[in-house]
Amino acid sequence: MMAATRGALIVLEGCDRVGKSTQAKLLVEYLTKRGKPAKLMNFPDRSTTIGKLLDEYLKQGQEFDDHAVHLLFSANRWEAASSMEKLLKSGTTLVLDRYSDSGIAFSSAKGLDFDWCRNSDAGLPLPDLVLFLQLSQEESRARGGYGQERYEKEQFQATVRDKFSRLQQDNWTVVSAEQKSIEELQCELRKLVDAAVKSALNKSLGHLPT
Ligand code: ADP
Ligand code: 2DT
Ligand code: MG
Repeated sequence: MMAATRGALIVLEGCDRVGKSTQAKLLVEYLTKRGKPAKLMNFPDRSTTIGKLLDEYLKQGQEFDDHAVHLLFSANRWEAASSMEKLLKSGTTLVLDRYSDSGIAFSSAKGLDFDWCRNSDAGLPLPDLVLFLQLSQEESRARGGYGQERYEKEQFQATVRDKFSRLQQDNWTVVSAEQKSIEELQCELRKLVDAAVKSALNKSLGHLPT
């Protein structure tokens, strides 16, 4: 009975300025308008106690050991996990603006071991669909300068890009954002999301493996 109403867990991933936040918000509006319960979640969720520490860290007002901050990003997902499961099981589709793959890509870009990074997320709700948005460095650069946060530097972003490509997973759908308007890309993503929402109805919710 529960499985008949399950929502889908959909994640938007990709490098900086590829359009994750823009597209995630539009997808939630689209689903909601069509009568499908949907909720937008951002990771890190900067509103919690742990999230506030991460916000300070990203704004460079607070230092942490790389391992310690990786575990804080992971803890920020764990503190949301039970409410995510509850929402999914009650039929709400969740659209996440970044999730575990960002955790692995950014921490490993600082030199941490891939598998060590992955381990702290093992057991979290498994995405039904990861939409990995891809954009060349040139087009991304044309979208304006980087902000002031810790990771917003060209060189570091190039390393993250490289880590993401090593990470590419079976449950990823890679979508090119190149030369596409916000509306064109949204149209493409909607089709993929509709299919994922439909197929999640017949699947039980999985969990991230070790
Ligand atoms: P991200 O969350 O991946 O960093 P954003 O959604 O915040 O990216 O978008 C980054 C910038 O690029 C914003 O100024 C946004 O308005 C712009 N933008 C987003 N999508 C497109 C697009 N398809 N074409 C041109 N500009 C875009
Ligand atoms: P935005 O809020 O602009 O997306 O920036 N990050 C994110 C990590 O280092 N580890 C993680 O687990 C997650 C989810 C990516 C958030 C920044 O935080 C980084 C950019
Ligand atoms: Mg964003």
